[in-house]
Amino acid sequence: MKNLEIARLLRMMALYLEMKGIPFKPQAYERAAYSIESLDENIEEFVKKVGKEGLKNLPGVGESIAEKIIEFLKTGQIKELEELKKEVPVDIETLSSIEGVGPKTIYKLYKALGIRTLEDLEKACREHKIRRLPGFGAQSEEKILKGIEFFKQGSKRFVLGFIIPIVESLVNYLKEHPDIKEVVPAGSYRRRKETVGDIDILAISKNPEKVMDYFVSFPEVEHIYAKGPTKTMVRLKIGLDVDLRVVEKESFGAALAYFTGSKDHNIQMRELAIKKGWKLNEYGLFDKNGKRIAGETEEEIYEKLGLQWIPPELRENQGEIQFALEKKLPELIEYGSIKGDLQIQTNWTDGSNSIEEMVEEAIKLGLEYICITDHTKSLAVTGGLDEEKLLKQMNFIDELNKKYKGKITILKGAEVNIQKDGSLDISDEILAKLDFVGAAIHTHFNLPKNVQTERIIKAMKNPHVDCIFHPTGRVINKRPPYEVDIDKIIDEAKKTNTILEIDAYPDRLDLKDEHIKKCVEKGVKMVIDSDAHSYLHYQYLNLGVAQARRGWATQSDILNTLPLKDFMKNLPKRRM
Ligand code: DGT
Ligand code: CA
Ligand code: CA
Ligand code: ZN
Repeated sequence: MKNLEIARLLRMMALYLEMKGIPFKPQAYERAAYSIESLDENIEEFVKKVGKEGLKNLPGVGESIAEKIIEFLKTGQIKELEELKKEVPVDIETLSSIEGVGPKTIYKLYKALGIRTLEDLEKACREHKIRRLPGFGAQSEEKILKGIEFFKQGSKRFVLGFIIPIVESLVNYLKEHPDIKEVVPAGSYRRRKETVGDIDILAISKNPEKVMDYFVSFPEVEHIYAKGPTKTMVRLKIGLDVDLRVVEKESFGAALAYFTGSKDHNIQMRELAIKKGWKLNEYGLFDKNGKRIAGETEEEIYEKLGLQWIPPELRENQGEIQFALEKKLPELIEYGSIKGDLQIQTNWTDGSNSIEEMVEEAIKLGLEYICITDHTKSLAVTGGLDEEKLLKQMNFIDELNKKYKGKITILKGAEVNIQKDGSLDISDEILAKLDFVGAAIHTHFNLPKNVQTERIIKAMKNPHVDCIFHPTGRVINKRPPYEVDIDKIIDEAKKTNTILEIDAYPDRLDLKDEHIKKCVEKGVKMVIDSDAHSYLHYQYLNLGVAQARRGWATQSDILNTLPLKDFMKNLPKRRM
């Protein structure tokens, strides 16, 4: 599958074009990259089926980008990109991942100091060469160093939502082999952790040698670390490591439990077995005479140990074993239970699709309502809406609601920008006319913790703000959260009846699991949104559900599992 590779190259194009100061085009490349990476089928087959014209139907893909995608599929490269790379030979991808380092900065650093790689950049910082350049200073040098440290910590792990398509295609590939009985990805992937280190797949087969031969011939395999009949380890072209283990049917459940982890959960499970005088390992549960008493299924292992079966998302040794012993595990929110998506951007601002396109797709997916939340005026880079445009959009949505009556309801909303002082950039009078208001921070990420916290609290105190979108502002592997006292935010959400969002976009997942758990404990209501900037992004709603499950959330904790009427009635801060 070349989807991720193409998305990567399109992003590189965007970076180089931005470096050259070319207007609009970089955004188009970005959007196209978004589309290709969230396309749920193989790009090669997709192009074979629909051709160039079909490609152009994807958000962000115009004539010239479509041609480049086809060129890459044919020749394995994009000529224009190769030329750009020759002209400015820097590791633009890595360098631009550093917070505060954009393409223009990269160009300046290359010209002035010949910096090409992350190592070059780090060295130049440590030798204080950066602060001497015009337009830079000691502060920017320190900021870059901090960014490098953050990048180094995170970059070895993959964002779950971005690798699901390739893992699923591998699993489907394996399932096609006649000698393979069962195939299940275990590990952090099964626990739906927000990032994964590697993928651990389990299979049952009577013919493991053949299966391993077949596994290493998966077209995306780039390197084989080790190959044996029970365990084979490879690296895929995207850099992700995958282990495949073939096990016996009678110990499949034990292996699944063991390799699903987490390690800390396993240790607790094993201690529970030891207390009974038994032994638990990846082959089974054995009594004191060494007789296997369970192993074929996970369920029977949990049952024999006196536990409820524990959903993989909870297996983090966060008290789940005690709850399972007392048969008090929460009934987690179920996949597919979101009835309305409340954060959607359209081509009125930085989204790729029109409102109608977003509506049509939502109808196809069976959503009962969606809320249009374009950015507002102070976020100028997105073309944020001012009061006048918002009113215009509201009227337009009223019209659309007549057209789509009986099929879906479109709510009028906005993603209002919280300004530096905590005030909003849209007047209360206009906010009062909206059905649902989300407020969010998009600027001034570096305020001191108490100032940042007060800034958000001030927004929550506004009677028109229903929800705080992506409350901590992090972008996984790219940007750390801003400093904020999350406990205080959660308490204040309770006091002010403000909803907190679980933004389900793969590299946001914000709130994160541990914050969700705190909200559940304190009775703070949440919603799960896709933060769609294209109709392809609705698929991420289930990733948000996964995150909510990891935070022990039930259906009633997540307000947009409610049908529209109940949702509107239950909005904690309604001003009807
Ligand atoms: P990752 O890959 O870093 O995202 O996280 P995991 O949880 O997939 O960890 P990984 O791939 O190292 O191992 C897969 C599972 O195997 C892990 O969740 C639990 C189990 N496991 C690995 N090493 C140990 C160990 O030393 N003791 C126990 N009890 N279990 C282990
Ligand atoms: Ca793993
Ligand atoms: Ca592993
Ligand atoms: Zn946006």
